[in-house]
Amino acid sequence: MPPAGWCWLGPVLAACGLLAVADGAAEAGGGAGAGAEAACPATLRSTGRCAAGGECAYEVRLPALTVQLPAQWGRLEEVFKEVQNLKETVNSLKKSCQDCKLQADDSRAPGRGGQLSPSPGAPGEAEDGRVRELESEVNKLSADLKDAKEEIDVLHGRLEELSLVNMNNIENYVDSKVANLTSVVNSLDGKCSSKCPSQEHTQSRPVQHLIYKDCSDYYTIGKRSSETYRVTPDPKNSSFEVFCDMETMGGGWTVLQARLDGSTNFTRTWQDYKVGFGNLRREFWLGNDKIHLLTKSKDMILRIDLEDFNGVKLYALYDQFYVANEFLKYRLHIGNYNGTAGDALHFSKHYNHDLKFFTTPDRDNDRYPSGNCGLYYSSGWWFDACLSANLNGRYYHQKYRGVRNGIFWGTWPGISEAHPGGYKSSLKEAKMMIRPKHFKP
Ligand SMILES: [Ca+2]
Repeated sequence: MPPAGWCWLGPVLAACGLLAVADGAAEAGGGAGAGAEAACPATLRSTGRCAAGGECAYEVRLPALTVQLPAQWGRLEEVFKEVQNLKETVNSLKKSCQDCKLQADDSRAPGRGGQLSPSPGAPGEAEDGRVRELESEVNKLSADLKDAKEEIDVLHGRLEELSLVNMNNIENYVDSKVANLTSVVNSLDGKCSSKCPSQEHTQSRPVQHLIYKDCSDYYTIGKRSSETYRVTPDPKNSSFEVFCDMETMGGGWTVLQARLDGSTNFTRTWQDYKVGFGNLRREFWLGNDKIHLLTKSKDMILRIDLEDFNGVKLYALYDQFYVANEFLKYRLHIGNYNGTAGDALHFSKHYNHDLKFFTTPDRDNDRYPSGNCGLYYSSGWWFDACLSANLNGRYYHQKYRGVRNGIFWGTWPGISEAHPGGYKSSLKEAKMMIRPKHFKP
């Protein structure tokens, strides 16, 4: 019977081709054992001592065992190393993650409504305090911002009110300044032409009158025929031709407008009314720029002569007449009526042409919100909403029907009365002319 230890050696020895040998044979075959060792490097040797229980100790010597593994197994070591590295990396990440979480918790804690009071001496105390400080600062800034916004809203409202008020005031202010300057310039002009001794010495009389501001200057030097003359109301601007009426009420009148036969169309653009149009010897509009220059250089009076188809002749005289520049939309300043035709330019509170802007069919500056009075009444005029006078209306040779767009003067006797068949009457002739207020013919 082989010993118990033999049983587990069996497969190895068998694999080596060893035969089981008896105790004695193995001992006896010690000399021949060299050959057996070469054939199979595993040796089994008795220690020669047997325990009392019947078991004997054997010594088994096995050669170094080499197991051939597939090539891929050679990378196992690398894989193990990598796994080790990964494990270390994971551990370090895990740790830093925990640190992270701790920090986050620390930061968040006071943020939850600031209800967590820091325990004294805790490591996060300084940070907690700083966070609370920042938070209160943010709250304060937010409140300040809200206040500032409300203040801005209030200021914005005031600014809008002011700009509305200003727009109205600026025009009045500029107008009054222009009027003041005009009167100062006029008075200086008068002083210089009459009282400056140096000027009298250096300039001969004809040189003094080289500049004729309007028809009254031509009258002063003796011109008495109603004709076209060249005037220079403002030395800074170029001179231009005007028609002078040297007969009516003493003469010296510069004519601004004339209607007498319908030979000139008065349904015109802003540009046409600006520069003027028509024939100075027949029907024309002198031009708003020229009217502005003439009325700003001196205080002027306006005379309007009217005649109807029945041969009735009436007039209106205004002691104040000024037309602002294009920037101010040729605003009309008219006042102090006198005459026989009635004050149609200031008919009532609701029909008042004073202080109105000029409107043409292509430029709506009137006070009629739903449309353009110039377009409706085929004219350029200082429309209100819309009119009690319109001397630039269509020329009708007889009574007409439809829109009242003819030459119209609202205070003319019977002009607004209802006629049979809805016919309306128009005026046959109209003339507007100006003269310096202080001119003595
Ligand atoms: Ca309008």
